[in-house]
Amino acid sequence: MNKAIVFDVDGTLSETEETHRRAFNRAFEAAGLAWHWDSELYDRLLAVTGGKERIRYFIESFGGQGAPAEGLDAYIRELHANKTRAYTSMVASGEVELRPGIRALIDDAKARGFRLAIATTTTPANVDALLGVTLGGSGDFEVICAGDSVANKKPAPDVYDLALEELGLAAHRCVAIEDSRNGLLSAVAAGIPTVVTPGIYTARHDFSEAALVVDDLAACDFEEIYRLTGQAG
Ligand code: XBP
Ligand code: MG
Repeated sequence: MNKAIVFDVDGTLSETEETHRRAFNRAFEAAGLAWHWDSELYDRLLAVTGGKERIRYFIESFGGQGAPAEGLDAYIRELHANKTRAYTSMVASGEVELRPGIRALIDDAKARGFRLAIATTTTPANVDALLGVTLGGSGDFEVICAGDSVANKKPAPDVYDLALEELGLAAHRCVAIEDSRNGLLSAVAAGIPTVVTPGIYTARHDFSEAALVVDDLAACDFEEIYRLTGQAG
């Protein structure tokens, strides 16, 4: 069967954003910066996808005293690399787990012959760490598109367009699973019918463009998801 389910990562496969937030704060502290992103501020900063882009957004829109005037790109890259090291070690220590229903959906979809892919804004090392700890590796996913593999991050369609290209599938042969409005807009802009499973940071987002909103994937009839593929239109 030539159909695929394309999964987002953060907030979808797993509720990882609190771990990301704490990893950012660890990197800031290690750099001697007096920056601390609490949950309320992080909720606002999540409007911008991509950790490097989010740090720049914080500096430009929320003050960010202590960042150098010269060489800011390189500074942000190094700060973010340290954050990624902190995040991947927190994930490797077992801090995060798959959201309820995700493992069952992966196993059931595979059993029915669906191809599986990932389209995420997060850094590839973060995906490897999460899949390694929760699924024993990335073997379930034929295609993994992540982070800087595309020029424009979500809500731009680039990462989903890349996943479709690497799968060699038309958008209507697929269904995307997302948690946020940025992710929904990205998948829909790529023409992919999208199921949203709202998470802790995205429960109040506008999901008008979603083909289906599932509050509890563990209680969902997966057929409602599968039947969204192959509906040309
Ligand atoms: C979520 C993001 C990422 C993470 C942080 O990605 O926008 O930026 O918040 O990870 P998605 P990085 O929902 O598309 O999985 O710091 O590695 O960007
Ligand atoms: Mg997400």
